[in-house]
Amino acid sequence: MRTVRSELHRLHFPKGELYGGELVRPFECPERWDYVVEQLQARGYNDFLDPGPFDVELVQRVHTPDFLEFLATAWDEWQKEGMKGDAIPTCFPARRMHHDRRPNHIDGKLGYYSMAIETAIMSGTWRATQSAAACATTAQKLVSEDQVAFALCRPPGHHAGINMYGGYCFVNNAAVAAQGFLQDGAERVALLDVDFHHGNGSQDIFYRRDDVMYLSLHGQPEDAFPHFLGYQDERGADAGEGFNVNYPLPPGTGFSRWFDALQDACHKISAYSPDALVVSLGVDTFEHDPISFFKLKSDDFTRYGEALGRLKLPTLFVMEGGYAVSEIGINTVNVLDGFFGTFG
Ligand code: Q9C
Ligand code: ZN
Repeated sequence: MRTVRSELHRLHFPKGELYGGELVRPFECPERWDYVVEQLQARGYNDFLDPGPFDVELVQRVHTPDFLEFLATAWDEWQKEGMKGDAIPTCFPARRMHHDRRPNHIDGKLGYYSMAIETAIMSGTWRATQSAAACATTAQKLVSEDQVAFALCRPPGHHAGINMYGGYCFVNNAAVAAQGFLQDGAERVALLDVDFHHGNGSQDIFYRRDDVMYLSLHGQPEDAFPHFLGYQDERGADAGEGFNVNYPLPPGTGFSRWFDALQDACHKISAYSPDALVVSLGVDTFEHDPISFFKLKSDDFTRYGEALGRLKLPTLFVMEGGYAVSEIGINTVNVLDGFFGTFG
């Protein structure tokens, strides 16, 4: 298995995240990437590759051009206003305000395009974001040769919607990969999201489509970020009706309950008979994750990797969350080891 990763992720390291009423060092930090690389190497996954170019045309099939233009220029606009810190939104179109008229001022644009304020934009954010999306695309293309590949994306992507960023995400790497499979001839793609958080962005992008089935296991919105999407009764719309599957789970959920949901998701994936599987691989389901509330142990990641391997589908793993930084590599590579244990 080859891993596509880019050192350019290091260009994104905002100083602060507003958390608990304080600006703290962001949970989504560059060392996360280093710990994953270290574990890959320690367990013999030594085949690393740099990504090819950022494919604008492909990315525009999942995000709007105006949103991508905003991401590319937000930092410059922020600086022109003489702002000293990173770009953070402070003002939103709440209920009965205009959410469809985009302001000109950067303060207005930040609120218009964001879903949360923990995600700061800095000088290198756009270049890092482009490198992560390029990792997803390059790894997606490897799947046709090798059956399996890993896109070690940073920043992550699954909270980024059609024209919305937040939750540490700017461009939806997994959605770009799913779209890439379709462009390359796949008829159906399953996107399975095992990150602790609901992938509201992935759901948004594919909600009215039947060519990508989105399935997510996550902390229930009553208790967990992103709070405003991810209920079980969100089943898709129009052509996409029945092709969006949510498994919201309560605080304290341990492996046995989580795995029941995963097995149900695996049955639905098999019945859909996709040409490829994209796994949004967040390991923030871990018992010691600092911002999440599931109770998976490190060995449980191996167990569920085995279940994913039994699907016997061409599979792309795309890195999402995981904030117990020193264990992120162990848990991530446990999934891969489990996968290859049954995939062959
Ligand atoms: N009090 C990903 O895992 N903050 N994003 C939650 C909880 C945002 C997570 C605040 C968490 C975003 C890719
Ligand atoms: Zn997450």
